[in-house]
Amino acid sequence: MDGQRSSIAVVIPTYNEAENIEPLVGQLLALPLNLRVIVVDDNSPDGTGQILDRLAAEDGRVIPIHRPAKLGLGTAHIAGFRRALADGAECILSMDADFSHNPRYIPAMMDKMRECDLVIGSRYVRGGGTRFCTLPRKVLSWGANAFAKVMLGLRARDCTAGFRCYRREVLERVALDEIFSEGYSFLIEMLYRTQRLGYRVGEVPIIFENRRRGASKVSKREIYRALYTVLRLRFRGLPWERWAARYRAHRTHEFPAENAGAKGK
Ligand SMILES: Nc1nc2c(ncn2[C@@H]2O[C@H](COP(=O)(O)OP(=O)(O)O)[C@@H](O)[C@H]2O)c(=O)[nH]1
Ligand SMILES: [Mg+2]
Repeated sequence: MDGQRSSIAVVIPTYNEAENIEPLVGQLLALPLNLRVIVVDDNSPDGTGQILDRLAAEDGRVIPIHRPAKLGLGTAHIAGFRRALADGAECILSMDADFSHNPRYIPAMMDKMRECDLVIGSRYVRGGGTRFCTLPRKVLSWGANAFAKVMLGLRARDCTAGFRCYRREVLERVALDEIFSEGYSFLIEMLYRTQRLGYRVGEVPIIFENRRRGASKVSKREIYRALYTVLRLRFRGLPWERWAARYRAHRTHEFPAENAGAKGK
């Protein structure tokens, strides 16, 4: 894929990134690529949304999406992906707003897209690594990766990385409305679905630098939800979900007219 000519949309979810978003957008727009930047902001209390509106007024390649409240990393990605697809982008990149994912790696990721359908900016391939990460953060990342790999058979080295480039067709084929992860586990679920569809997944080494400005939004709740997502994907519906589905099917069978009416609502 010719990175210089193909149309690229960079999707960035933001929540309280007022200190980062302007310099990041500036660096992205300065790359010698045909790209636009879609930023999905969840009504950040620190005014990230207002900065975005100003940037959009200054440069038409900046597209803000404003959502009313903090609705999660996964749904923010999906909102950005839909906009990128509607705008006709051929490659859709996703990245954090906090400079952990440095824009300087994007050209190498685009080169790798010549032979892949999904490229991951990876900490865990030769040449990759992390800087300024605390021990708990490293342990969390290693643990989450190992667990997702063992349970789901994921072949990529860095399965939880948010720095990715998807070929348009991948996002068209992965049924975005069927994704059930709202938060961080979205990244694992997307990779799992992409691999299962048989797409080629590649990795490019990056040095992941822990954020210097602003705070991480990963919470304990997100960690539990990620565990749940992996289990749910692994067992394709946990027992109680299967019981609920069976119950629903039974009811539909018992009261077909009533349920047919309810369906259209
Ligand atoms: N729109 C939106 N963005 C979010 C949400 N949670 C996190 N983000 C953004 O997603 C990216 C990743 O979050 P971050 O806190 O850096 O996670 P970490 O790098 O794993 O610590 C950052 O750009 C955040 O601002 C959310 O609920 N909604
Ligand atoms: Mg981050």
